[in-house]
Amino acid sequence: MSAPIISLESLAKTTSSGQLLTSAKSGGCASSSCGLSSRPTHMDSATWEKIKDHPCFSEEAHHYFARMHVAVAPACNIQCNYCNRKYDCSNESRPGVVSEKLTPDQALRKVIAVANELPQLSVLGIAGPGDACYDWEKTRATFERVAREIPDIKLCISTNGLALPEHVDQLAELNISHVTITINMVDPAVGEKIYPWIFYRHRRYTGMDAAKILHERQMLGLEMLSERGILTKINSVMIPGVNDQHLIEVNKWVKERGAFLHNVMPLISDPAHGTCFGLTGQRGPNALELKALQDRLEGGAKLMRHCRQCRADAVGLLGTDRGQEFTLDHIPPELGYNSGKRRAYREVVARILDDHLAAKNQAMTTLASMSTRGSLQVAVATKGGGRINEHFGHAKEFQVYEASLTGIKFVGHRKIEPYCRGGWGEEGTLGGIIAALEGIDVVLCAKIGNCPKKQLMEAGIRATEAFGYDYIEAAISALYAAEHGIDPSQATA
Ligand code: CLF
Ligand code: SF4
Repeated sequence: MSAPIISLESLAKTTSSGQLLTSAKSGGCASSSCGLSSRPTHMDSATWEKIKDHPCFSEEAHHYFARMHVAVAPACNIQCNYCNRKYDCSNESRPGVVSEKLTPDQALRKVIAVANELPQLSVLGIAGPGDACYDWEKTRATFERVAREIPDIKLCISTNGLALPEHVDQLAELNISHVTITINMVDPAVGEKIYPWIFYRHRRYTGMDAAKILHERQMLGLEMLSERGILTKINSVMIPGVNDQHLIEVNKWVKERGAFLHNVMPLISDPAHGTCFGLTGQRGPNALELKALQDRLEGGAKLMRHCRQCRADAVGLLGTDRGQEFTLDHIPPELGYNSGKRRAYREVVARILDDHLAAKNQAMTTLASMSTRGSLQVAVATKGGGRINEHFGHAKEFQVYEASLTGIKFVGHRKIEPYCRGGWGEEGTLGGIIAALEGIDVVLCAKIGNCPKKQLMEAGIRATEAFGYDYIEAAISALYAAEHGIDPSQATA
């Protein structure tokens, strides 16, 4: 198996300033919860404990912590027009696709194998490939087994909500701390365009009846979770012309019912996937349309913008998938859990997070003290740790940040085909990368060759390695200051 995405060594290494190494090696606090307890002032400690190392519920945590999904729940009780589940597919990267289905015992072996190898692992999720609540016995058996072996792993499920209400009490008993409900409508007239049928209480329903029942169950489930203090996230698939405008209403409803986050995701639609929407030519939104809707939703339920629409067997930091390294044929039949790597990693991250937070606060102060106008769209190549530490040619995605006087905001990501293949740049892929970077002003990466840099420049996109290995926010604030002809040290209040 290859090395972890962020090794302990790479996290403990200094980058541009030398401070990281100093703080990692001689930081004043040796507690493993030190930096991890740097909670925002507006957040209560119980919520902070739940999100501080959950890569989906905290944008900050997704730079450091990984999730894994086990595909134990293949059965589903509804049909969504954007879904076609595949159980033996290693190529497609979208929800509902897996390489192999697992039994609860196989899932336990896989979780132990990943936990022993991947110190970033903090969350076990069951996200299908069907519905985790409908296929409940396998979900329950898996969580029970894993919690016995690895008590500190967070447990998370994703569900369509139809079978949720009758399982809420068991979710609480199993200590499942995070639940995602996919809610695409609060008006059955919209719902009937998305769901051709549901299967509920031994009966099949279609049309408005199906959408109405689904809606009522989703709202009830959400309210029950909120009453019990289980953190909820709502995933909504943005389907242009079907529910895109309607999601503003969805955001209001879920906020009123206690949702912690709202994650609006673009419809993935391709005839090759064999979904109803793919075959009927229903298009998904482009990156700018998605961002425009997300911007309109600001001020309502808090938005998640860093979702990667994972496979149901994804493993690793969001945006990378190491699932193929952990298929059953790679895992020994008998193995025990060794907590050493995960514990050591947390101690390093705890110290680094203090350093990262200080750099981030400094960057925000710098921006806030400027009097200039305008925003800057920055695409960053990173492989984790909150730093610009990926080469342009190796990047499979760019993380996009918006810098303005109000701060530096993560606004999404752009997936790409990597430019470098076998050590050489591929001219053919550069056109796709340039198209994916529509609207971006500057690309920040650890390294970039002259050839792609020149072609990006010709397309109006500047690229630089000048901030290689710096913290992302620190680099962006320095860049923003430079763009406006300001010396950051003078701009700092
Ligand atoms: Fe998995 Fe989902 Fe839990 Fe995360 S994924 S069950 S909340 S552990 Fe995360 Fe993947 Fe987006 Fe899901 S990035 S698809 S939001
Ligand atoms: Fe597919 Fe999930 Fe919809 Fe079921 S609920 S049809 S698994 S997307």
